[in-house]
Amino acid sequence: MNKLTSTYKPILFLGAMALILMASCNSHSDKKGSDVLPLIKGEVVAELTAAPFVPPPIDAKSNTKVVVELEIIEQVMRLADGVEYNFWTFGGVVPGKFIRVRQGDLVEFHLHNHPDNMFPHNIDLHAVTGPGGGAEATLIAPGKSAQFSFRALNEGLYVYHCATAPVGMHVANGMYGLILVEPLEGMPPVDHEFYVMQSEFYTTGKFGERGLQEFDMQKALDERPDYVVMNGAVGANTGENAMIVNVGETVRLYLGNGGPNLVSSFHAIGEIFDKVYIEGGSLYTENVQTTLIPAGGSAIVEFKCEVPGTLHLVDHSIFRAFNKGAIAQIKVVGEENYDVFTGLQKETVYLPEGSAIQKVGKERTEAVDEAPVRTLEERMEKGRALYTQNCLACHMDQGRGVPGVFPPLYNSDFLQARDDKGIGIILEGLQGEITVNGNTYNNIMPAMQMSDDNIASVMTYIFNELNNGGGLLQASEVREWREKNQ
Ligand code: HEC
Ligand SMILES: [Cu+2]
Repeated sequence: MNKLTSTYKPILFLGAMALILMASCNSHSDKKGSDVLPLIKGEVVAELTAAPFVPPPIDAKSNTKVVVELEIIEQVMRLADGVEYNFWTFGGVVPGKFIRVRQGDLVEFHLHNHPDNMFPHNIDLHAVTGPGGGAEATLIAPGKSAQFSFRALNEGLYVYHCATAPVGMHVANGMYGLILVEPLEGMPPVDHEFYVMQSEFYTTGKFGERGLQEFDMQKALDERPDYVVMNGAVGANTGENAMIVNVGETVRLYLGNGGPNLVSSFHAIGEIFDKVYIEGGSLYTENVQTTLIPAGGSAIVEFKCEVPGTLHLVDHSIFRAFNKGAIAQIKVVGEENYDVFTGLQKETVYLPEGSAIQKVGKERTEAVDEAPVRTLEERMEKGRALYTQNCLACHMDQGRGVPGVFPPLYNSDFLQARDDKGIGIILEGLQGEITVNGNTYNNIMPAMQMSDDNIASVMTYIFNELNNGGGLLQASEVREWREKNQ
């Protein structure tokens, strides 16, 4: 990808020759420092698309005038299941609609601020050479339209965003998208192109808190978002809405990061990027695992899907992915290719000779007869922390478990049916086949070296918070169990 001035050197030369031959004076080329720009032939109206889709390239041989019509709409939409947010949008979607033009094209931009909106807005396109990227020219109140034109001088993938004060707030509310300026001859062909843009939301409520959420300025200032998402909402492109490709096909992703604050460590779990156009520019590198996408920046990645399965597109600042929503999925469907990937070939027990169930945690330190009596509130509070420290790594948040590996503790019929209230499981560990809520597990839980008092607290927490029928366990009960069974 080249800057226009070098690509068009021959044209410049011919243009200069023509001028000399015609011995006439062109007012444009007279101006100091101005280049002769490619001729514009005809006019097209740009096709814009909502993520994850990308418009087709413009079908014209030479540079043309491209008319872009973009409407700003403020509207309440889904941020996560049961969670809504008043988004400010370019085109009624977050991220904003994808715009595709070619280097040298003349873009005639029409920005409309819908009359039902509350706020003034504008647009700063990073693809524009000119003051504010168009921001000054397009600042408009609701019920107004603004028009300006620019030459797409540089190739690349560019972010656009609203730049109306307070800028951070307009961006935080969803006002960003991507504009691709591709070479006149187009990008090299691939089987699929998709549009994925990461961004954060700063909500008054915590992640998952239901209802209509407001923008929280303090969280934005502290760069402490509760939501980090791909394509504008948690699960926008996962499950039923995942992108779908076939085994053997090539994929190009146009990636953006709207921010407003965070830098993305973009990664595809289960793939290697064959090519990455760094920061959406001309330079590409090959064989990349994770690529940085700055806030207000982009990247183009390409890969071939050799085996079937689901690829997870994540921000590898990984709590953002698994706890704040930064995941999108590509489903690769087709025949297995065991030469590339076999899947699990076999699973065997690994217990070297003489080893028994492992013990986890510090040695018992408390005096044997220490058995404090605590209230339900005290046990719940201690139990919550103990659960996070000792159990969450396997049994997961809210005792969800991991299918086939770690059984759920949430509403566990297996636990509820035991008359030791789970005390024996913690003290001695558990192995062999068990059935929990209809699913079988055959794994090993290590014995946990916890004090009687702590076992009473964590089990009280599990019985109450994780829906196992409630109850209050005391340390003395755990001690009794130990004295009888150990
Ligand atoms: C290293 C992973 C690991 C940790 C840590 C762990 N468990 Fe387990 N747990 C397991 C596995 C694996 C099983 C299933 C064992 C089997 O298949 O027989 C299990 C089974 C159980 C069961 C019975 C099955 C069910 O779903 O009701 C209970 C109760 C339980 N664990 C409680 C706990 C508690 C409480 C803690 C924290 C104090 C804890 N576990 C920590 C791995 C773990
Ligand atoms: Cu705005």
